[in-house]
Amino acid sequence: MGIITSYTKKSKPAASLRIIAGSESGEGQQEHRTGGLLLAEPKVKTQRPPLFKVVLINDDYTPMDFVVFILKDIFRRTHEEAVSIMMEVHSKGEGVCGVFTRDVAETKAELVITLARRHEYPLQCRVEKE
Ligand code: TYC
Repeated sequence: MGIITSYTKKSKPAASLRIIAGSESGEGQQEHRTGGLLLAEPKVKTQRPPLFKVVLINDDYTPMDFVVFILKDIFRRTHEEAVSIMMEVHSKGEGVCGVFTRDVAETKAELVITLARRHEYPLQCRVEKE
């Protein structure tokens, strides 16, 4: 197992190609022949970060308009998306506001609770691993 050095997109190499001597590049390396130079991608393991859902929970007291505001303001949803998510939560009991890396999901969930309590609404949400 290699060491994970950073999170990068799978489709892109983590760093530029490096030149290797000869044709034996070792396992895990991809070779590219370019004008006589044999290039190999660096032997760096990359991994996507784990993702977390912010799940909004229904209650009988938080106004619909406030939930729509939260979805637009904190989760950057369009008005139509916000109304649709709010209605899903209202009818099914809960619904996903968005999917983020852990820190972003936790910060957004905290913001939801802080704003709701400031308005004295009982709105609840939770963060759940995808
Ligand atoms: N059920 C609430 C009402 O009828 C609206 C609501 C929607 C509350 C979603 C919370 O997460 C929620 N006013």
